[in-house]
Amino acid sequence: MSEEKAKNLGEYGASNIQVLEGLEAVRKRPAMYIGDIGVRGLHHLIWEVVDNSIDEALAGHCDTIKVTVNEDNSVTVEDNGRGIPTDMHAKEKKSALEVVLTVLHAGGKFDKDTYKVSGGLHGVGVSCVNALSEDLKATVYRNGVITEQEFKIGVPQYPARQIGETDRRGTTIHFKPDSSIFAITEYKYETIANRLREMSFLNAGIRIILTDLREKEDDGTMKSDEFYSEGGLVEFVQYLDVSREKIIEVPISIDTEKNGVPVQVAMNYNTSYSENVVSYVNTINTYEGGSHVSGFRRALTRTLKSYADKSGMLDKLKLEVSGDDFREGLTAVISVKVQEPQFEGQTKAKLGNSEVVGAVDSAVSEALQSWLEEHPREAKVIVGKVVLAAQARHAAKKAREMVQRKNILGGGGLPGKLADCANSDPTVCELYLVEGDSAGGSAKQGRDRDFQAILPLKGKILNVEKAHEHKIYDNEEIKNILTALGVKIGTLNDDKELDLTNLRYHKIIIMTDADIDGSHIRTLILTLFFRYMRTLIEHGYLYIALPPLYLLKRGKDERYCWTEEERKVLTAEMAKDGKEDSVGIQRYKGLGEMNPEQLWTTTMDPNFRTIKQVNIESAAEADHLFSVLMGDEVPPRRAFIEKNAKYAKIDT
Ligand code: 0RA
Repeated sequence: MSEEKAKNLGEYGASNIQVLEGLEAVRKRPAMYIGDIGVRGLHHLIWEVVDNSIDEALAGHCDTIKVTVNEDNSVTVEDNGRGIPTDMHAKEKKSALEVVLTVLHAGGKFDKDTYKVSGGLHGVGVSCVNALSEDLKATVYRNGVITEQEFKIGVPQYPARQIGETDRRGTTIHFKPDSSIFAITEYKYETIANRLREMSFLNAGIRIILTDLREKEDDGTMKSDEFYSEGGLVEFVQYLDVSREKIIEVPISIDTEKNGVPVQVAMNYNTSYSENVVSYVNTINTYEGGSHVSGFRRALTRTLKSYADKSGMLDKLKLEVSGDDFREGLTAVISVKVQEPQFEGQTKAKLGNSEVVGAVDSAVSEALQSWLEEHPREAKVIVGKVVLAAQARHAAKKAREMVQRKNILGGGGLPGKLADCANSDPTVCELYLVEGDSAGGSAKQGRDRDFQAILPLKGKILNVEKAHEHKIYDNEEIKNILTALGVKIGTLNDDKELDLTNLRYHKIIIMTDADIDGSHIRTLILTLFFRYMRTLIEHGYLYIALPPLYLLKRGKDERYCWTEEERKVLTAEMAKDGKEDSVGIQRYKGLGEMNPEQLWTTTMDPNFRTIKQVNIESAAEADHLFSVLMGDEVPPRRAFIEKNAKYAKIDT
């Protein structure tokens, strides 16, 4: 341990060198414990602390968890559980509380009865959070007394001490992430809200309240949301499908255990054409699927097929029914608990444990079979939908073959609207998908034609949410995107990974206007990629261009701003003499207002531009947003727009 660190210890901490060396390991290699030291790792600290309270709730001792983001970006997590034990450990000569907070993986060892599974990066214990916090304070309300202890970078500042009496029970953990470890220390409300909402669906009956003390609502109250789900996964499916038109009133619900694997599934069918299966292992989202999803699909196909065969509804159908047909318009949430999960895949978001396939398969086939027998009317509606899907898939295949034949006959050339780049090395090439012909024209003039290609898109591209696959092959804009990319048509919406052998660009950059229409078009394009070319997002090839919002001018001094904050700061800076009204402001509503040079400098020059990489989480969120904004059902859309009206306004 370095001298400098030793100074930090204080007298109390110095007597625990061994423990501190454990926490030192966490500080040396934080990414090994929490994934990374970026925004994800920062938020991971909250998930870790909340997980402890959730465990206490799942053990039946707590029903409310409050999460508060404080003004200084510290976080307080409060629960009404039994409280972390505070009694003295005879051997270790310190309190159980201190052991839990300073010994790696000590969290569960006092309570062997509760069923706990540690998932992937989760479950590393609150001691990791402690090690990575410049300040952490634990307050325990237990057996009538209040006990507290404070730490700095994991080092106790004094032994746990009693500070008063109380009627309440519970644990409060307040921590401030260490700014010398985390590159970014600002918490994102939406990220926290999305995760807590998900947690409330995955753990029915727990109330989770989120409050942000950094931000006030328009009416002066603090920004806050309460997440509570009585119905769990069934409500999760209803949430995902809020604006889709269901074909069955109540989702099918499965809650069972097979070979020691707890399996929960909720599913429903809607009139859309896409499949939306969301899966979790130990409450961690497995974006890339894996063995639990395979087991589910296998059971679904086999059970529905055998039911449909028996019903005779497939007799008239001259076509073969495929697995895809059973999943058209399906929305499902799968949640399993696995003792020792193996995570694989590009982003470690795919479950590898092969024993889980069989467990989920038999759980789902048994439950689904009895559901079908008990609901003959609904079963018939589902089989009818499958038959339609098989017919439409056939039509799609024909359309696809037509397009491919045309491509071959017509030389299979690139789209006429594409201004391609000279370089042919995909790893350095970029494709800009640009809203509108006029901005497309500026981009063509402004670009570096060696490695930047431009494809202008006319108006709104097809809404893939509401169109069946074969419609996609009729749509000029989508055809152009696919041909320009070099992605082989025919592997869309398939189990197989998209074939990237002929992919022509490793950066695909969506560039739209900074207004409502622009964000609409961006969402349409995001949805196309999310639904049909997810592999490209998983590889990190998809980006969003960020054009500036303002140009400030005073004499020859010209500056661009990307945020409102920046505008304020720069205006003041440019008006050193205090005459802010002498600074001219141009608000960019559309890309077309910039000339080619401006577009190059601000948005396309790799040395100056900012582009935002699209990740699967944000794409999934966009997909949900999208179904809310553009689905068939009006009421949720109105509610959504009203709730977010003020954000929409900023956008215009
Ligand atoms: C171990 C034993 C007991 C409670 C907890 C851990 C506990 C930990 C956390 C972390 C956040 N909130 C928590 N609440 C409880 C209690 C054992 C007993 O009382 O018998």
